Amino acid sequence: MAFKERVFSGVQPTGNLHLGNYLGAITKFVALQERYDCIYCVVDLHAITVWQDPSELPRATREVTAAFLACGIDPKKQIIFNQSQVAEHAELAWVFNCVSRMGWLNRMTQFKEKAGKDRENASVGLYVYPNLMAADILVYRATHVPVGEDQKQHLELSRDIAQKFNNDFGASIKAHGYGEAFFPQPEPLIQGPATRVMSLRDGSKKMSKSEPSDYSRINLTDDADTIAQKIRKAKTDPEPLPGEEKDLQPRPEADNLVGIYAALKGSSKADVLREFGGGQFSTFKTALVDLSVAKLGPIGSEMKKLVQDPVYIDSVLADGSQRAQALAAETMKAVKDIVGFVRR
Ligand code: AQP
Repeated sequence: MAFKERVFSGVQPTGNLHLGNYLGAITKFVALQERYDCIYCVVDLHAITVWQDPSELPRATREVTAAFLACGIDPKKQIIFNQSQVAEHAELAWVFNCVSRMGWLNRMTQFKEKAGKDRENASVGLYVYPNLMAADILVYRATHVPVGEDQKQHLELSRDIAQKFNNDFGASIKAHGYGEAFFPQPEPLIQGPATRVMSLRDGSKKMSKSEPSDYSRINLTDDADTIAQKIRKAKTDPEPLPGEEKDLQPRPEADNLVGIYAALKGSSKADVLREFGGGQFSTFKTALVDLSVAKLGPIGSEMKKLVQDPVYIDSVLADGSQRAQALAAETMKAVKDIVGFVRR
């Protein structure tokens, strides 16, 4: 069966939106709206899989919404909303909890990293997080999912869940007139030179919201001086930049900065090395500061302006939630029939 092409993706309101979220995900969201119907979600149900201060969460939710708007997502043409306003996400996640296998979840590296050594004390929500993510995508029967490299494994699990649901309920899907498959196999869109932006302090670690050192990341709301200071202090090695991309491989910090520059410029690492190869890091870093400030400065200012108007932000979320729910409710009706639940 051919599925209507639709994009879905989400960002957690866990504070400190950073350059990795921007380059790995949000810039892709903006570009895709030219070609597809898109649904972009502030995934607050995911956020509470680790403790969130209830007095902070609304601010963080509005800040992610402001980032979507400031980066150029059109809330009239596309859907922007927060997950907890559409109960069907949690409802489908329960069905998927019963489709997904313990063995599949046990392989998820993000759970292992986030739960750390004290696994017994991690929330059950953190463990079943990938099942909820599958529900987020499939409740809209979305076909394309732009994400950073770190979400690749979860996307594969979403595909496995879709496949198993289609197989397990194959006869019922057919009997209800949905053909051979009810859910599509959502395709990850992970492209470009910055699908995994690394910490500015340690090229082996992903740039992350929860890293304690603020110098490890560039936040979208950082001012020009802070951006400049963080880039100047970013870890590098003593060698000049290489002329060829393959020579970046054993040099993770250099590779990271070149990838960031290429992604911000909309070019490739090879192009960046053609321009800066053989030169000193200090020259390259000055150019990177200028480019970062030029690209991120206006976004940060617009975000700061938008968060001053929570009434407007909340109206965007309310309108998006209503439109999202209309789509999700259709899917849930069908899922209930397929699974065999008696409904009104
Ligand atoms: N460092 C990164 N490079 C490229 N893409 C990234 N993403 C996150 N970090 C990077 C992508 O941003 C989108 C939203 O991520 P999220 O809010 O769901 O959080 P996360 O993936 O758990 O990563 P964070 O921001 O580092 O949060 P914490 O510290 O809480 O784990 C996703 O598409 C993600 O791939």
